[in-house]
Amino acid sequence: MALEKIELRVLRLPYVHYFETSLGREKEREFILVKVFSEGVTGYGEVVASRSPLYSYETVGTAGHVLREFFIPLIFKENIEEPEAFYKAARKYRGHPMARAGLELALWDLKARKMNLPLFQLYGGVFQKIPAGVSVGIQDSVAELINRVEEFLKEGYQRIKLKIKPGWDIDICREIRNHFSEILLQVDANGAYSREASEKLQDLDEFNLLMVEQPFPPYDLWEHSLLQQKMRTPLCLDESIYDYYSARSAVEMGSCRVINIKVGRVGGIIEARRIHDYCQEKGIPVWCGGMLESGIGRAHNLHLASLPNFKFPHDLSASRRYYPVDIIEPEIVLEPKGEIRVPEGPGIGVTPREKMIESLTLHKEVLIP
Ligand code: OSB
Ligand code: MG
Repeated sequence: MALEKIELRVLRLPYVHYFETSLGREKEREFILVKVFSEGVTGYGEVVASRSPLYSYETVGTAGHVLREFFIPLIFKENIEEPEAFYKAARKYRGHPMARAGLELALWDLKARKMNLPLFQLYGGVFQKIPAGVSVGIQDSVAELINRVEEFLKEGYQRIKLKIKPGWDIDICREIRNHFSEILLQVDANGAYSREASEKLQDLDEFNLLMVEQPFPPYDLWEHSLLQQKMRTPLCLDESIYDYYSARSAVEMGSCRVINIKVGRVGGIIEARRIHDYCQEKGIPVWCGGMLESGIGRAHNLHLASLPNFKFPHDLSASRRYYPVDIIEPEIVLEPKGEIRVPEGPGIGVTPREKMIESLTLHKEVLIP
């Protein structure tokens, strides 16, 4: 079968609370929602690129461009409907993983909905509930940070991830550890440090952290390997892992002992699974990162996190941690033990709220063969 049309929408959703990392502070998210249509069924995907090229070089603008000019015409020209066929055909184009992932995700949702199966069953997921963590941004004061962490722990989140940057790192970890001595704790620098900080970063070993995520810039696997040799705490790579090959290089070089998988960053489910399977074979645990997705992207993440080598609590939190109202029904909720249930309905297993999506749309275009 072939697709009848593809719809791209740019949506804007304000956060419940600003989110600050070493890259900057954001109050709302702009992203592309992808809808694919075939035989009365609609599949949904989310492109996680944001308005500005901060976390990665991709933006809402570049993703719209490559989808419109290259990936979507390729699908229509080759009569593609299956995600596997799209993955193969689109390999001739380099880069733009978030754009290609958004489209691949929509094809996965479509395929699972047509088969009347929950998505995770289609690609080998095994967990029905996944452990939830929360990523806590840089705050205006230490007191505010402590308050926020305390609230999230009360809600039941199993682990806390603190965003760090030069000047908001060692002392912050000490404060949090003094207040919460037993919790599962990790930190994420989003590449904010340079080689000169290497000695200081080793002091993070004293806080019994689960891992230290992405201390150095994305393309510097070498510096990460030098630091990992000197630290007891596992390093985890996020931005440095953009496909199977970068994952393999990082593991073989000893640049990390854990990998954060984000489906957008690596270009889709199939590439994410290649990384997952390789890591499983090498004894490297992975976990599912987040990009503050809407309920549609987060539902996809829940299915992905049900694969067997996902071994830590994830950056997967309830809808209300991110947005006043989510664009799906039912919303994603945290269960008492700090877990989130993988939706069991067909496809991603949640229903997009079309009226709300319409009201949040900044721009819409429909592409046809
Ligand atoms: O580095 O993991 C990151 C959000 C935007 C960009 C980068 C990152 C993050 C998060 C949020 O940490 C995790 C979430 O979606 O809960
Ligand atoms: Mg990260």
